[in-house]
Amino acid sequence: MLHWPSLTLPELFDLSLILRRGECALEWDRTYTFGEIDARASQMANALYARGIAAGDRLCVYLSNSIAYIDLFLAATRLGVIFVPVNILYRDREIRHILEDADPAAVISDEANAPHIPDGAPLWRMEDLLREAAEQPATRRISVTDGDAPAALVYTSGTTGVSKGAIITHNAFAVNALNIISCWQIQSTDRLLLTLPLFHVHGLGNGLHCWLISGCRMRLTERFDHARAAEWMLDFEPTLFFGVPTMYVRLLDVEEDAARRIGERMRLFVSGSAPLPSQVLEAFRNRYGHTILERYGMSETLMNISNPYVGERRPGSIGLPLPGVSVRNLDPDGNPVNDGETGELYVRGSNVFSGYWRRPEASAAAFRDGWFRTGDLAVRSADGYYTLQGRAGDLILSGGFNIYPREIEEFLTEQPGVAEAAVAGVSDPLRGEVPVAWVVARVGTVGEIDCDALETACRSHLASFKIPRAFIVVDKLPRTALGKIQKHLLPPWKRES
Ligand code: MLC
Repeated sequence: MLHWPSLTLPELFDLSLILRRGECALEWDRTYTFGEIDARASQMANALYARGIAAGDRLCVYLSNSIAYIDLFLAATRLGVIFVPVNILYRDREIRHILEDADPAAVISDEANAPHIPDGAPLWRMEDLLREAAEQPATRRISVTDGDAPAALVYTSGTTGVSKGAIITHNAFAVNALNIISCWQIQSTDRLLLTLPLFHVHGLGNGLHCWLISGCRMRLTERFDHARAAEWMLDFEPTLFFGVPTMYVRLLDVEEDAARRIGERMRLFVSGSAPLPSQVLEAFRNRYGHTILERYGMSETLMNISNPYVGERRPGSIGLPLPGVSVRNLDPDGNPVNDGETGELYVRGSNVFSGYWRRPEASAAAFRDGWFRTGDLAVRSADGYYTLQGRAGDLILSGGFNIYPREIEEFLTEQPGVAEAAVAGVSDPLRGEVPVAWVVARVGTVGEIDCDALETACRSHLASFKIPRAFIVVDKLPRTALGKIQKHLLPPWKRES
């Protein structure tokens, strides 16, 4: 095989791991220097190598945030191994699908989470790997990698509801991080509080990579905990925070004086992964004295569009295309729409993924003349700011997690007594949207559908954020003459207060 060596992620990370060896890098159970992070990564790479892991192998990782997650990610990128993060909230059905699709050499999990890994999977325990790594020398083992080599497969559902592995190359991750480091002025003097999950590109590509390349100091938490977020901020005094809108809604509950003190130390709050309501941006500005910088990205493309750091951060808008990212707003025939009119966003640039893992047809369908079709509808203002208008496909965004109704609908129709199901997003002040299911009973089914049993089945097979908040039994689903379900005509669901 031909190699086209380039400066890949390991070289970029070495800007901190080597050049800032003695500086404080991470606050986890204690503080770690970049030199210690480097040594841990070297030992982990040697431990994986000793287990026979080699370039091109896939490693699925089903873990919460921890320093061990960082060890594994760094080790994988050094060995040219393809890192496959699995959402820790995924359950049997979702995990099984990823394992079958990615065909990994191993799936790594720990004592707390391993019980969710299906029987028969090549499960490796993190506790064992950490023990083995501790016995390995800290010699650096870095395979030469091509910048176009895959660094990760990030599973995303696409409009079909079948979860597909978006192939993210070293180059895509690298340009993404370099872009936002310069556009958002991230420097080694910054202090990043990272509470986002590392299994998504927001936490991994923006959080972890910017930390490692800029050489700033990071406090990592296992997850975002709204009851402790203010305490962490007051204690750590971050200058940088990346969050999803749900986190900002939660942070509005922080007592005024504490919010003001947090705001005084902070340099930049960034929001993404779901639309940030303008009223949240305004309320946050009043409480913290900061205008949240909203930006737009996707697993397949990483970051595309961002409000400017220096210029106007426009409420409700996702801003302007990032440098090196070409954006087009097109009508269904592929013609550009005028400013002020709604079109679908298409994106091109080195940030864009290189296709879906082992799915040539889905990969081809994702692009039009070399432009990635985002499925997001937007309007561009006369001065170039984009504002999202919704989705061309069916997608529910809840707390920054993507939910494809089709996946839940298919699961529900496999359950006893259910003939048909429709799942739609209902607006929610905290999470943006939550899923609700409308179900039709199978002809001849005796009695009512057992909604409690449906919920229990969902709970054991699907991630918690996908579980419908309500199951509404209806006689039939509203359909067009062509048989398409008209979700906007489903009987409204009202939350019990
Ligand atoms: C959420 N839960 C978790 C969890 N996150 N459990 C374990 N680990 C985690 N990391 C579960 C809780 O157990 C609970 O389940 C439910 O989610 C809600 O939890 P909560 O404590 O009430 O949290 P809340 O304050 O509402 O905040 C939710 C949240 C979560 C913000 C922490 O939604 C979240 O982490 N969102 C981030 C999603 C993300 O990173 N998206 C990026 C995609 S990349 P139960 O069973 O009790 O309901 C992308 C590209 C881009 O989109 O542009 O960025």
